[in-house]
Amino acid sequence: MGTDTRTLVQQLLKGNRRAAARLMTLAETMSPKAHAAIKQIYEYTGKAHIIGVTGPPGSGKSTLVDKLINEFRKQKKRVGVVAIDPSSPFTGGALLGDRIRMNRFATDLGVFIRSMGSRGSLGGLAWATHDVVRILDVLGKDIIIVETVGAGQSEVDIIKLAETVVLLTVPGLGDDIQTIKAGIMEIGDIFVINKADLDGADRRYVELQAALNLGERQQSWDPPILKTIASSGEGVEELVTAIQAHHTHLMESGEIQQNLERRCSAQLETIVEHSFIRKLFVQTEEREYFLHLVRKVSAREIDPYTAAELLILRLVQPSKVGESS
Ligand SMILES: Nc1nc2c(ncn2[C@@H]2O[C@H](COP(=O)(O)OP(=O)(O)OP(=O)(O)O)[C@@H](O)[C@H]2O)c(=O)[nH]1
Ligand SMILES: [Mg+2]
Repeated sequence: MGTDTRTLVQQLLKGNRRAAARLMTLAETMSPKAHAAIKQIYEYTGKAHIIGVTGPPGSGKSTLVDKLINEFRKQKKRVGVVAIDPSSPFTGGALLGDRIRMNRFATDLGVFIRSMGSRGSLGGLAWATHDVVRILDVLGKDIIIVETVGAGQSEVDIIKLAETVVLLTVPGLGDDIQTIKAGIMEIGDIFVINKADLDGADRRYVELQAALNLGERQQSWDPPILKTIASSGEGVEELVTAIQAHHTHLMESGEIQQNLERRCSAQLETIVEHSFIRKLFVQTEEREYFLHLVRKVSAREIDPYTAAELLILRLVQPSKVGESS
């Protein structure tokens, strides 16, 4: 088992795509082997520029990502893509769509595309996505693009993952204004009005600008608003320029380090949270103890805070807490 993973890691470090794909599958199933692999490769990560592309369903994210890949390839950049399928069981088609849309890069060794579904991931999609990004990083990708639906609401919190967040919106989406009000503005480094060929793009621009002026941003970066027509590729070159300008800004201002610490802190929290919760659901004895405490809380024999303390103690030091509590 150990040597198996080690072999895969060795191959990955040499740029083997097959090994990368196998490690990603392990990561998706949250196998302990994947975690063993991450421990071995972590020191080689941190080279890629991670870009999040997020926005409402159907706003043209995949179409735009396809054009972005093309643009980065012109610059001889090696590109990795992670397309995350929303948790709905009805999106099997969307997943297939992503694969077909980006199919033209199937024979380009400088491009690696991975679609990820959230079904059966035991709530661990966020975790698995981080690992897949790390694997792409070690595989030698200069640019890693993560496509995810929504922002803030989805399980994969793009801000915990990406250095540069591209927030997509489209003209004439009434609901979208709600999202803007709900504080989504804070997370965008670059705003894109896609489908600018449709009516209402100018109005959306004015709305976005007003929303941006209202918010008090802490950062020294002034987020640009761009218009694109992803289906024809119009505006994509300008978007790449903006993405690279943001990266330069992060490096020159030193914000890249602050952001890294913020993201590492969020990642560590996620891992600890999942490890605890997994134990409660996967390990029989812990599960029984959990249910035992639930009964006690419902019978008002103990309060939920005490129960939580006992639970944490039990998970950290199993020998110290017995069935008596
Ligand atoms: N008119 C117009 N249509 C576009 C544009 N960009 C994308 N589309 C179309 O919008 C539809 C949805 O595009 P996708 O790229 O699949 O959108 P998505 O945001 O990735 O969708 P999900 O991943 O399912 O949330 C497709 O039919 C695209 O051809 C654009 O700039 N203008
Ligand atoms: Mg898509």
